[in-house]
Amino acid sequence: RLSSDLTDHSAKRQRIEERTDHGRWRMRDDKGRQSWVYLEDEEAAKEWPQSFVDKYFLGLPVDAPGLPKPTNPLDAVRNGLEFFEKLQLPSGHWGCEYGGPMFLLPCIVIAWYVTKTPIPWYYATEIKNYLFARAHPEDGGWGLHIEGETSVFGTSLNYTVLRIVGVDADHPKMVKARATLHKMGGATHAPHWAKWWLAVMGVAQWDIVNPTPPELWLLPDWVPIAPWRWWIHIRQVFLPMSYLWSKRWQAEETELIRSLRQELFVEDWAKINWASHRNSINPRDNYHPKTWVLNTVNWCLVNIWNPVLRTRAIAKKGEEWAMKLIEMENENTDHADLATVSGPMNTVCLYVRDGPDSYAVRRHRERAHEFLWMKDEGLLANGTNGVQCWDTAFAIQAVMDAGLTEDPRWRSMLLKALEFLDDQQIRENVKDQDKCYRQQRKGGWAFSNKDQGYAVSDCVSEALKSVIILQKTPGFPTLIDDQRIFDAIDTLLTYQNPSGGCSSYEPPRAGTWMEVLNAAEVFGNIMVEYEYPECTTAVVTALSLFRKHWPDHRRKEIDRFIERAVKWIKTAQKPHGGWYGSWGICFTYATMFALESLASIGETYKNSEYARRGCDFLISKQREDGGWSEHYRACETGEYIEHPSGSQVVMTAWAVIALMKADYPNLEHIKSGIKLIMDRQQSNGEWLQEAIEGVFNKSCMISYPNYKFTFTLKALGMFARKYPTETVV
Ligand code: LAN
Repeated sequence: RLSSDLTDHSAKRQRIEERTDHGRWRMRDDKGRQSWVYLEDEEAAKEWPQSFVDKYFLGLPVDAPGLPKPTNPLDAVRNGLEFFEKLQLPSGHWGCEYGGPMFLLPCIVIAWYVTKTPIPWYYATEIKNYLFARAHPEDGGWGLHIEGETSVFGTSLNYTVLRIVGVDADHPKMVKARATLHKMGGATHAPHWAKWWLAVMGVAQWDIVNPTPPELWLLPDWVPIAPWRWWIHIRQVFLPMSYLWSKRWQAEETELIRSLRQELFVEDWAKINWASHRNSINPRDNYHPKTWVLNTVNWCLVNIWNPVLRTRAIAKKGEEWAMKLIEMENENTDHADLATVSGPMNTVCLYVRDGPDSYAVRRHRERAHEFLWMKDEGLLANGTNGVQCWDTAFAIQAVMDAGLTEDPRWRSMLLKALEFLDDQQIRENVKDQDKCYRQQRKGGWAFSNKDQGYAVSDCVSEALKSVIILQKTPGFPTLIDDQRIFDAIDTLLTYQNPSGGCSSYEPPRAGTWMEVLNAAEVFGNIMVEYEYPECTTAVVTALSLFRKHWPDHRRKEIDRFIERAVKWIKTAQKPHGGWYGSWGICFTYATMFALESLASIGETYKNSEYARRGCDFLISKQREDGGWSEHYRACETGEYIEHPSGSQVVMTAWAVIALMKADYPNLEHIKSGIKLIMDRQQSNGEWLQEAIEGVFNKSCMISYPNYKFTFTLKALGMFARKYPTETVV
């Protein structure tokens, strides 16, 4: 019998209950900083009643009465907006769960554990509930993401989380998960990131972790593999990883850690040959097997560099520079950090260097709450500190596409949204931008909020479009003056690559050959920036709109930018006519953007071979019921794959938007898609959650719950405006 359920360092039991009172959770929106608060005190709960938004996300009954049944798409938009308006948060933005990946909660909870950060019982309880709700119904394990197959990555880490939050090893669900983990080879067969976390905990030994030497940061900038050239996410993760790897730091040993050493492995812990398992990996986790180049590099690091050449002085210099870069990241983001992996890792580094009560550690602890999301199933971790600017921009555009921006009914909602984007614009570049290798960002918008402050090409574009649209609508104030709009344009213009396409956070700083050094195993396309039809289109449409209103500002550069960008879009078309999507699933998503790019320069079905092939591709995938439905596996395999559960409302919206952009001549196809979207609308105006919508790094899916509102509304609104005399019902 596996003994311990002692989980905290003072050997007290972590308090954990069956459930919390869902009536006591509240979402706090502090100007776009979101966190979920649990009101233990009854009086406090009375004074701060639950809002519609709280109840909606918690799955509690909401007051959203049935509306008259729409007889045309525009009425369906109105009904949809009636509901969606209720989800707008006090600061003017829309938020939602941004879960999906199953390795994020472990980053936060393990960081809490090793830094001895107390976990309130209501968090512990709801983390347990979420993980139990999301365990695979057959084998009891967890995958890379909520819809994925069970993997060692998901199972070893989430099992660990459950033990940390106080679940007994004898719990039937734990027994089942453990058996599944052992069948897959146990934690010795986990991918690199899991091995790293388990080594930090002291559950595994450092020899099992492939090397991540911080001295790589000392390479001169001209060196082709220098880390500053890597994709922002991987270099921000590599920083803390390299620091703790170099220190071979391990948490204080506890009963729980001793017990996990017995639970997570197949072999007798004391006899495990750690070094021999550096490259052991379960086939299901091995989406991107390490290349022979990386294996050779690792071999040299392990056998020559580390034992023979690596002096303490070099190691120390590397560690210090890595920490300096982490400090700069903390300063630039007020300790929120880029995303949910690097943030918790940085917390541990600061704890190790500066101690438990340092300001940096305390501030990290405070900000970690902004990455958590409470819902009916329990408490989960979001992929970023929210989706604020991104979803708000799409919400505004949906109203615009329906031609309703001047309708006084939506004025206050839109004004609040505009005020939010005004407040969230990034006004300055980061301090010492070049020293910390950051991209120009002044005038831009982040995906989430300005605290995080990483401008992304398409986030800047979508927000800018929304601002221009509203500010040019009679009756709306000019909150963002011309100079600030020009700042955004100046930043956008830095995003084009020599090929003409645009990437996400920065133009690529190295070639895609860098992927040979991808050590993460579980993800593809992670090492450098790539060009994306999605991002490229967003920039093209933003520049086109800007050009209409400010025809003289940097005109030549803008014209040239657009021309080259659309040319690149054409080169990215696949032989079957579709475009591969990197941030939404999958061909349906990117084809929508690509056809919009083509339409922006007047290329549509009737005059463009590219647009025609794009439309024909989409039409060939339309289902009997008029909808579209692509499975996430398409992202992994690069082939269009049908979703077994039938048409999906979000994908159907993407496809009909694409066809409308391209002026597809056979209206029947578009109408049947529109009809499906209308039929799925509930009587109170909402749409229900269906399969997962988003993706990153080819293999990991991520939820965009607001897409079921923003894209459906956009599709219906566009139809109503484009074909005002057509009927669908
Ligand atoms: C995101 C979220 C938004 C997304 C879009 C704006 C939709 C896209 O068009 C550009 C890329 C971007 C900004 C993006 C990049 C990768 C992110 C940050 C994520 C998918 C959210 C989570 C993911 C991040 C990498 C998760 C942590 C995992 C690692 C592999 C470090």
